[in-house]
Amino acid sequence: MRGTPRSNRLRIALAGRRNTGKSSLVNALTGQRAAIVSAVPGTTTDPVYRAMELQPLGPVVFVDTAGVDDDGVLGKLRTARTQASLAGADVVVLVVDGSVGWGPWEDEICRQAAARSLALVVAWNKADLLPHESRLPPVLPGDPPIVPVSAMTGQGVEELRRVLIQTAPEDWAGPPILADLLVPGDTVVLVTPQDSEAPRGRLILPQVQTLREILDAGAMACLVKEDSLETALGQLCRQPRLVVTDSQAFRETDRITPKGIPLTSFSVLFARHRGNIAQLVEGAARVDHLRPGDEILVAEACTHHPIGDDIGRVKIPRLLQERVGGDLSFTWQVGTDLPEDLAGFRLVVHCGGCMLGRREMLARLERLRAAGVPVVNYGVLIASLLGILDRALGPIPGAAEAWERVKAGGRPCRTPPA
Ligand SMILES: Nc1nc2c(ncn2[C@@H]2O[C@H](COP(=O)(O)OP(=O)(O)OP(=O)(O)O)[C@@H](O)[C@H]2O)c(=O)[nH]1
Ligand SMILES: [Mg+2]
Repeated sequence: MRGTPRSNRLRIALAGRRNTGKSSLVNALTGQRAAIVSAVPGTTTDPVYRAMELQPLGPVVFVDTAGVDDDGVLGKLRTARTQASLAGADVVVLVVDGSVGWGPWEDEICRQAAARSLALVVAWNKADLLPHESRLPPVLPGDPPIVPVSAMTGQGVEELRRVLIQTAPEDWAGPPILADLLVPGDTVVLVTPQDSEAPRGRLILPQVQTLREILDAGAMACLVKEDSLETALGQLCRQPRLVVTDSQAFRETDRITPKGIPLTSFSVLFARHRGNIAQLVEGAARVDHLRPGDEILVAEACTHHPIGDDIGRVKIPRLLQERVGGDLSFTWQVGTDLPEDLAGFRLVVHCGGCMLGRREMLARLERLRAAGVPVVNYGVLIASLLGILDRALGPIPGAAEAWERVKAGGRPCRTPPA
């Protein structure tokens, strides 16, 4: 419980050809002997995550990947995973075997990093094998920092850590959840139904993170179940700055909360914090273009056992079908991969993405945009289906304007609002 979840860590992916020393370098950087290292090319198959504190950056996670030059049917599957890891990384370390040198694979990783505006560092590994004069490569495309290292002797590893700290983008964590909406002394009411879907004995991650931001902003939190909301609002002697509800209690919370009090949901807040709220709002507008029989993908990043009236399996399909006036064809995708072929889907309904890193979520959204598939998240969709999206977006700077533009027939901005 003391560990920072992976989704909240700066993500540093190590990529390169097979046998260049990626796993050895992860071990050297983290001071652990956890990753399997061997002279056999193709030792690492799936992405492997290693968490550590890298001060002054704070919590980071290294992602050790399979070699980009892996071949055969399984190799293709592995490289697809590697590509997804790269797309979701905040920083990419391109590990080159200095005794082999630079080649087209390295060019390709550089090109991809540039196309995705990813921070890139080149680790020129196996420096212990190299004659002194051949230690540094020629100037590389995009002019990334190049650090000669030896994962085996430890030479250059400290310098690599220093360069990583320098290279990490400052805005990697994205906009706050709600801290910028508060001033010290404010009260925020949080509505968190503890139904059969809630985990036993604890709160879920977005609720905990929101509580922490409220405390950091010098504000106060009043945490209630939906059946105590009315009492809580009556007992507060000053109007709360904001009410934040779990999307599942949106209808009731909207009814109970006086119109003068701003109201939104955790999922709508996370649409800005972890994603591109303008794109998700654009997706909400596509709901009115759906017809019975259309294919809908419900994408859930975390694996949980669906029970009862599960939001993704039951509640959202029911609400959507009521709106469309007929049956829709649903596909459920659980985990960190989206289906390879997205072309048939008329809409993707995504979870709040609290278990995904911000870059990971943005990479998924970019893939959907490139495939021309509209996407919305649970909270934005539920608010829109209940006819309260105007209210739910109201507290979030820029979001209501994006929604107005979409309703007026325009397209919102491409980049996530800062
Ligand atoms: N001399 C020397 N050998 C190294 C160094 N780094 C890694 N090696 C060796 O290179 C081989 C491959 O190392 P790994 O760390 O497994 O390489 P990898 O890139 O993770 O390989 P795959 O998982 O197969 O893609 C092993 O035999 C390591 O001992 C280094 O700095 N110097
Ligand atoms: Mg490896």
